[in-house]
Amino acid sequence: MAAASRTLAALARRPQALAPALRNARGHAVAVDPHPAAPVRTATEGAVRSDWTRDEVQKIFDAPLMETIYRAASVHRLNHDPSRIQLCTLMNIKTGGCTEDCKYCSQSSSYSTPTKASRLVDIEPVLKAAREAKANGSTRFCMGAAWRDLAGRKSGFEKILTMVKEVRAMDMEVCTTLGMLSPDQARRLKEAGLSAYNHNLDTSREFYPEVITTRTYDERLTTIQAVREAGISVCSGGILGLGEKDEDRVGLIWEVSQMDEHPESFPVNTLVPIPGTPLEGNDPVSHQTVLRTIATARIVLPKTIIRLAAGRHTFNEAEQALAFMAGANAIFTGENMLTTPCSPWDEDKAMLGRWGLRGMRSFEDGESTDVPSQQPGKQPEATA
Ligand code: SAM
Ligand code: DTB
Ligand code: SF4
Repeated sequence: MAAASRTLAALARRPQALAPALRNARGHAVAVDPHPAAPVRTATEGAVRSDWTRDEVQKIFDAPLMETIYRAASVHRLNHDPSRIQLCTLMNIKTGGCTEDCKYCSQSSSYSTPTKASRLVDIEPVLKAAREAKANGSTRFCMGAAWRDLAGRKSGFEKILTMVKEVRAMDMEVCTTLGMLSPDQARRLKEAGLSAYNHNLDTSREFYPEVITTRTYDERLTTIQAVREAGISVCSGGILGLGEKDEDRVGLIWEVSQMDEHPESFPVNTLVPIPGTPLEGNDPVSHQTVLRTIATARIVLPKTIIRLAAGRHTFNEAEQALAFMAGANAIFTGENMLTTPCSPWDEDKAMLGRWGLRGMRSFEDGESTDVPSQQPGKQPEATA
């Protein structure tokens, strides 16, 4: 028996020894996929279901990554035009001083971070920013305020209602994220023309208390319910890199899958470590984990817009393209996120052009809007 065959025969008698000995064609040791389960397809592939079991979602998450991405890309094509990406621009309208203790956040007053608190901005700068976003191809404008809720903010809320009305009049989708809402506040935002409200569950129910102690998971769900009942689209997703396990990533996706109506939008944020916060030293989450999360969300939430959110500026172009292949179909683009960097419009336009991707029109998943300065057939070379 040749030496190589003898080695293989010996390994076959000791299968546990096989994995560490795996080598690629150049003789380098290769990582073994810790998610070896076979993919499981369902007869209702691509249809919206609210009866997913957590085990089913876990099996999708645990399947070999390329299989999950292929499956997600197929589901994506059953429900969306895969060449369209929604472009959304964010503006922080009230920075810092927040009484919540979210361990990842630069705006929590519980931690000493580089972010300085400021008052609610005036209406005109917001409208200027929205016009600029629209001119750059964004079809959704999202305003964020670092508040637990709107209690005692009567005049601030009136100002925000005007902002919503005016941005909506620009024919853009308008989104806000202002903390907890009562049913009446949600109704007034709807009357002003609000399209969507962002209120993330962030992680699984079990892991949530490790990250935030000043409010409960059920309080999050109550606001989401108020938003839905007011007829506003729900934007609710999560954040990776908090120290959570795969089970928590699955738990988050499973939780939103149980809703009678799935969220219209599911942001996937990756932790941007903020000096001074308890999570400042966390290890970055792997790109494969980001892809697994996006692909699983795409399969389980087939009609939802999956938004590649915070931390995107740390991904190179090929990593972002794989995320689009796995089913992500929205990005935040522009000068800033809330307190962290964003990929600028020009870079994003060039990147999307190189991959044959185009922006969506407002309110129309599947209709395109030509991204300004994009030249089909004559794209700049990738730099990343
Ligand atoms: N204050 C509002 C609230 O909590 O609903 C909205 C703003 S908050 C900044 C929106 C989301 O941004 C959070 O739920 C979290 O998922 C994400 N986020 C906040 N800080 C982040 C960070 N440092 N890195 C990545 N994502 C972050
Ligand atoms: C969401 O899930 N991500 C956006 C948006 N919704 C409001 C906010 C990300 C913020 C990232 C941290 C920062 O810039 O402070
Ligand atoms: Fe406040 Fe939102 Fe930051 Fe939490 S994530 S501290 S609620 S601004």
